[in-house]
Amino acid sequence: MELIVITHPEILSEEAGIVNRLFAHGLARLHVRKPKATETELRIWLEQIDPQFRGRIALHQHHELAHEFGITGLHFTEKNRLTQSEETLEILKSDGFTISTSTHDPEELERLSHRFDYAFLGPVFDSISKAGYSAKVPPDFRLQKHNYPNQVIALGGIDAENLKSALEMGFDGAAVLGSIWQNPDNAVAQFENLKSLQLSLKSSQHPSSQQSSFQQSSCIPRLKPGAIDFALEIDVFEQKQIGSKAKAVHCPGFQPGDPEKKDAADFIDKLHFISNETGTMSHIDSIRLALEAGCRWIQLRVKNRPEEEVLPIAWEATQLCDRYEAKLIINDFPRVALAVEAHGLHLGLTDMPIPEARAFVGEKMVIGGTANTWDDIVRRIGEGADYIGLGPFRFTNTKQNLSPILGIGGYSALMHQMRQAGHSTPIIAIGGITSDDIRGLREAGLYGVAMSGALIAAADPQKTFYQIQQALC
Ligand code: TZP
Ligand code: MG
Repeated sequence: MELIVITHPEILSEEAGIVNRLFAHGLARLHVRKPKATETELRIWLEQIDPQFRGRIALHQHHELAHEFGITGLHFTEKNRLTQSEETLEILKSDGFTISTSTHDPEELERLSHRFDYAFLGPVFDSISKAGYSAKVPPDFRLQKHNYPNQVIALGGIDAENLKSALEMGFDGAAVLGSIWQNPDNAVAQFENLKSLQLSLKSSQHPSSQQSSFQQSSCIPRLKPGAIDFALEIDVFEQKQIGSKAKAVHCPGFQPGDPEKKDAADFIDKLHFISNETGTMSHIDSIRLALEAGCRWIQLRVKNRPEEEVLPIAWEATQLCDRYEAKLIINDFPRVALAVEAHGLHLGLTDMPIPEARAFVGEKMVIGGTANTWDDIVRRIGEGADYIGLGPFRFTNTKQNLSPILGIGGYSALMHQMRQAGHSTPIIAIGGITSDDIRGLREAGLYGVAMSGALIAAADPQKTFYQIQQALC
C-alpha cells in the first residue's frame, strides 16, 4: 500500500520547504493540487522544490508546466477526465507520463480508461479538511479489484487511525491531505508517523497480496551505488552478512532444510517478466515498459555479458523496481543478486547448482531453477528450488539454444506426473507464450507464466498485461 500526499489547496508560506523535507523523508508521490493558483504562481512554487524531487510530483493543474520541471505525473480531475480522448491519454502514456484521475463512485472505476495508472476514490472516510464532506462508501466496503485494471487509492479523511481500514478495504494506497496540513508545523512528523504505520501494515500483509500494490515507492536505492564495488569485492562471508541484515523476510513459508516448500506458491508471482534487449530497446527500457504495463515480478536476464557489465544494469533495474514496488530476480549471477539485494535469483541447468547458490545468497532469497524434462524437475525439487521455470512452450527468438519444445501436451503430461508424485513446487511455463495461451496452460496445471516478447512487442502493453491478469485469475 502506497502513501501519497496531496498539497494544501492554498499556497502556504514555508510550504515548499516542508514539501522538500517530506521528500527527503521518503515521500514517493506528491500530488500538487492548487485549484486557484495561476500558472505563474505555480511556477514560482515549483521552482522552490528541489529538482531531485520533482520527478515524484503529479500535477493537478497547469499540466503545461510538466515538461519544464521534469514532472512525470499528470492528474485529471473528474471534470477534466471527461474532456480527454483515449488518443490523448495514449500519447501521454507513450511520452512516459504516469496518469491518474479521481472518482467518487466505485462503479465508475469499471468504466475508467485502462490507461490511467491509478485513480483516487473518495471520500472513503469523513474528510478532515472539507467540513461536511462525508464518506461515500460504507465502513464494510470492499473493492472489487478484478473488475478494473487501474490501481485504486483511498482518499478522504485518511489518518493514522483508519489507514489500516483502508488497506482492509482492498485499496492499493492512500492519499492524505488534511492529516498532513491541518498543522503544517507538524507535517513532517505526521508523515513520518503515517509512513511507519504504512510500512508496518505492509510488512504484516502477506507477500502474495502485495503483488498489485501501487507503484512509485521510495526512490532511494537500498544500498548507495558506491557500495557496489565493495559488495562485490568483499569476501563471501561478509556479503552474506550484508544480505541477511538488510533484507526483509520474503519467504514466510520457507523452512530451512525443507526440500519442497509446501507454501511456496504463496510468495511466487504468477506473471514473471523476462527482460530482453532488441535493436531499439535496452534491458532497462524493457523493464520500464513491463513495470509501466503493470508487471511486478521482473527477471533481469542479461546474456553474453560479463558480471561487471551486468552489475550496473542490475543497479538501475533495482532502483526502477523499487520505485514500482516490484520484485527483481537476477538471472545467472549470484554475486550480482547479492550485491543489489535482489528479491530472487534464477539459475539455469548449467549455472551454479542451487544448494551452492543457497549457501551463497542466504536463506531469504527466492531461488528459481530452469527445467526442460521430468528429470530436471525432479532434480530442481531435490535441490530446493522455490519455483521452476519449465519450457520452452513453443519456439521463441528470445532465447538461443532452445531445448525441445514442450507444447501444451508436454506440459499436461509433466504436470500429471507432478501430481502423481505429490509435488507442489510452483511451475512457471516459459517460451513464446502469449496471453491467449494462458488459460490452456493454467488448465494444464501450470502455476504461472514467464513472458518477454509478447509484452515487449505488444501494441498496447497495458492492455496485454490486463488480459494476462484476467487469464491468470
Ligand atoms: N527460457 C526458455 S524460453 C525463454 C527462456 C528464458 C525466453 C522467454 O521469452 P519469450 O519472448 O516469452 O519467448
Ligand atoms: Mg543461466
